[in-house]
Amino acid sequence: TVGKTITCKAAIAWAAGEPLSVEDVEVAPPKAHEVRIEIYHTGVCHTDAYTLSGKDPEGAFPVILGHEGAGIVESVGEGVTNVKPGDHVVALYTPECGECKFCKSGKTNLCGKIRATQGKGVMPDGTSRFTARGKPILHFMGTSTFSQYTVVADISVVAVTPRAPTDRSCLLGCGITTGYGAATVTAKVEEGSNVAVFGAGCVGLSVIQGAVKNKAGKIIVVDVNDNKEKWGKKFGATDFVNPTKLPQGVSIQEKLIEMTDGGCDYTFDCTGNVGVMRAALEACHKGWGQSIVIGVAAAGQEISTRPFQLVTGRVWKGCAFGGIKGRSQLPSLVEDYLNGQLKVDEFITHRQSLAGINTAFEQMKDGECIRCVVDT
Ligand code: NAD
Ligand code: AHE
Ligand code: ZN
Ligand code: ZN
Repeated sequence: TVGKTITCKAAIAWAAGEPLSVEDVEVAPPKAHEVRIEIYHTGVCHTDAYTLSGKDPEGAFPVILGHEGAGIVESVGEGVTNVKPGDHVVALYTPECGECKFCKSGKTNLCGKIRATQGKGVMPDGTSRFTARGKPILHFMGTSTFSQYTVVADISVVAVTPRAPTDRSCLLGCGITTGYGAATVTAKVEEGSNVAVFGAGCVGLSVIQGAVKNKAGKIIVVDVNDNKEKWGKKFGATDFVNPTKLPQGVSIQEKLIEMTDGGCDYTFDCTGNVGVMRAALEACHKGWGQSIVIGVAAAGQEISTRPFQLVTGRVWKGCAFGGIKGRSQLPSLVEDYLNGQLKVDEFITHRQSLAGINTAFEQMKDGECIRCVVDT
């Protein structure tokens, strides 16, 4: 197949708000500094549903969604040195070139090298490698993992140990790494500090896992779904609050301030709800509390609070992919999983075949679904 177009199955989003259509797609061979991957497994993340809904200002159609995928390198284009055919890999929607201003800053994991073309749904040369029904199909987040084969930039892929099954390593491509990194790399939660996690989906539960690793004090889960109490506790949370069940006149920020003797040291939004983001900031301790925005909000949504909240020392920040640099740091997270130091299996509640991918999207709305892994 090297150098030839491959025809395989992919789930195509022809238009916003419509179910995905699993059908034949032609995947062109990788050009220079590109890698063609046979995707074995992909998770379905809330962000895929967000873009499919039409609320993502960068959303463009027709497109092959998916950004939480793992598989094996099928072939590489000219000049590719970081992976070779047969390597087990995880696709990276946050690439790492190591050369751009961002990569060299030492201050961020956001790489600028291909962000513009990635946001437009094309490869760095401005074209697509996917064709279906004779029409070009766009790429998504530089990864497009809802396909049996995909093509990515070489800086958007990392080789990991083949000892890790791809149905587990795929989840390190987004949800688990995002929450875990937000707690350990972005916030750098300290021993004994009090933490509140708003939203206990895959991302929020992963924040808990990172807070536990860093020996946080109280880890309070805030979720509108009571089922999330047992999920939070399974990952090491110490407390649970359902904000819809507080006594009248008591806000969630007041409740958290009372529970933590003045406010949390770190709070995390893992919901994408801008009202929740405000509560998370205002639940922080005066003078030093930090709130980390992880959730992705729809076009037009904005955050607000009284500036006094910041004047009095609370800090608002955010991160993508947890602040983790994929090519430098993901292989060791995979090793941590294999060594029993990072929970991954526990997140997998549902499984689907590629043909069942629309069911996976349905299941994501169910409070009992943490992650559905799709066997492509
Ligand atoms: P999810 O849907 O599995 O989890 C969200 C949780 O939030 C659910 O348990 C839900 O009950 C809870 N929730 C909803 N409204 C709430 C409210 N008002 N108060 C408290 N809890 C509430 O989603 P997920 O896959 O864990 O993703 C979470 C968010 O993070 C999404 O917005 C997603 O797009 C975003 N995300 C961002 C990054 C990043 O790099 N920044 C990466 C992955 C996901
Ligand atoms: N296109 C959206 C932005 C969505 C967004 O913020 N995506 C995160 C990853 S979410 C993974 O589940 C991200 O990587 N952000 C940094 C970046 O460069 O996109 C919008 O609202 O415009
Ligand atoms: Zn994601
Ligand atoms: Zn870079």
